Amino acid sequence: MKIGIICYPTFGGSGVVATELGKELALNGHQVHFITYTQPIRLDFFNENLFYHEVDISSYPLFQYAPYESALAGKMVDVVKYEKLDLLHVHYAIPHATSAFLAKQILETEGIHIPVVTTLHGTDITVVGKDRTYKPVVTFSINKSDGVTAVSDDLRKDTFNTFKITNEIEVIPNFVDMSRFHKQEKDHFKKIICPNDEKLIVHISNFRRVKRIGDVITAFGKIRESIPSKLLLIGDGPERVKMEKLCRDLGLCDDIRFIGKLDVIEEVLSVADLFFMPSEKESFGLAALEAMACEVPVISTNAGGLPELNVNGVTGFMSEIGDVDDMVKNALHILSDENLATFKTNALKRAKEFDIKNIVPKYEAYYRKIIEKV
Ligand code: GMT
Repeated sequence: MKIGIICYPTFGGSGVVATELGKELALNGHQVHFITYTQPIRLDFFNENLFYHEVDISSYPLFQYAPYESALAGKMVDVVKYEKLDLLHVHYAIPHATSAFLAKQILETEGIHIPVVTTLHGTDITVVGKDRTYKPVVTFSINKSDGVTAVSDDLRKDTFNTFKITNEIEVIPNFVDMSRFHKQEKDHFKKIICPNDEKLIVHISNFRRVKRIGDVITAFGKIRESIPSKLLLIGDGPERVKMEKLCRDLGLCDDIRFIGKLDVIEEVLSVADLFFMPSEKESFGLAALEAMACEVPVISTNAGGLPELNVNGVTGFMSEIGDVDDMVKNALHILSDENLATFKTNALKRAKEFDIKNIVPKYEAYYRKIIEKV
């Protein structure tokens, strides 16, 4: 198949999933055309089946805000026509599904039929989509897609509960590339971060409020009272400065490091003992899956789709949102010498169920179904 993939190309789960999907499809022999405003961050290898088309957003003095949706639709029209694509797969409803609908309509006037598949990732439904300005646009764009997928059953249900949806929604979960995300020998790295053999706790996110990083820091302060440990906070975003202040206020700076955005997260995860994801909303929790693939158990909330990934008492534990004391109790249980190895083994076993090799064929089958239908 010849597939166009549209996504947010910078850091963020939806862009990561879209890029990894495109890479795997290319390895499986499909021709994949990324249509984005900059090179996707994980589009880091060369394959004869991979193409990248940049959306140029021309500026004009009249535009206070450049019309990205129109530029994207125009680029989609161009690529579909000249590369003879079979299908457009847009990731994140806003504005990608909307631009795809416009592109589809324009192409129809030239007798070209292009099926559009929209994948809902989370905040496009649970945060942005619920904003009353965007809600009618999100509803319309989902209903006008030829196929719709959601990354968890919870997100699917939330979409039906929030919008007047007339379309079917298929659940295809996030996945992990086990050839990249697996435990590697990085003992020298562990020695640098944890010179006295402390336990290593890791959190990775885009540092937005919904991630509740304050809970990670507060819980860490209490865990550290019982077990010598260090905390690595990876990523960057609007909450970072506030979180640095919280570390200072709690006197934890000696044991917490903010290391900003990092590409080789699998190297850090290889030496981690516990991953924290205390999110208020989380449609799937890709970062937790990547941690599990590196044999790292997870302390999470039971928000959104997290119960579909983290098996309570087996691969880690789940707590109510904001229940820091419960998280601390569970973390101490996992980190104890008698339990840690079992939780690590279980985390890896569970992650294997989401191996990219098992999940990408679901997308391929779904594309075929939609192409035949349209
Ligand atoms: O986690 C984020 O805030 C980034 C966001 C995105 O859209 O880039 O991630 C969402 O999509 C990921 C991939 O499908 C999911 O694994 C994340 O759980 C989801 N984030 C939220 O629902 C908050």
